[in-house]
Amino acid sequence: MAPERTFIAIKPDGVQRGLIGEILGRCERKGFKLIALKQLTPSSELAEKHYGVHRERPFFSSLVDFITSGSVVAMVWEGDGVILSARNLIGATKPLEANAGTIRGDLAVNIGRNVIHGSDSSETAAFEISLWFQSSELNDWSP
Ligand code: IDP
Ligand code: MG
Repeated sequence: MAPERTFIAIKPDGVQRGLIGEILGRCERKGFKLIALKQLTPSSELAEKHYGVHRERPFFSSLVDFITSGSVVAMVWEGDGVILSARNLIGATKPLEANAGTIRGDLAVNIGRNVIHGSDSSETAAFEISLWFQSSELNDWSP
């Protein structure tokens, strides 16, 4: 069976605040394997597809405006249970409700500036990985 993979993105607030190393370190120390990483400012088209499930929500346009406002670090991480485990490392959507010890719990306050995105299911992970990366950008390597 293919190893589980998830899509993680450090949002523009995380990049602006200098949290790239902190976040990469947490994922590495947990024991997951980084198989793709790039920095980009997402287009509106990419952002609207990525957040397509939220299209009808009142915050959709501000969400798209924010994620396209600056540099994002997009990643694919691999490992057993990585989708749920990364969500646990990330913490609850509302940073003030996120547990201490999680990325949002430790590093964020505002729901609109919650530092990081992580896929929420295997279907979403497959969709998001193929949306953000070419298959040639995914690196197979053995630790
Ligand atoms: P998630 O990032 O924890 O998966 P989702 O519900 O998928 O949370 O929402 C996507 C993103 O949209 C959140 O990370 C947050 O930045 C933003 N968001 C979600 N709910 C609200 C809201 O009620 N007001 C403003 N922004 C929101
Ligand atoms: Mg989500």
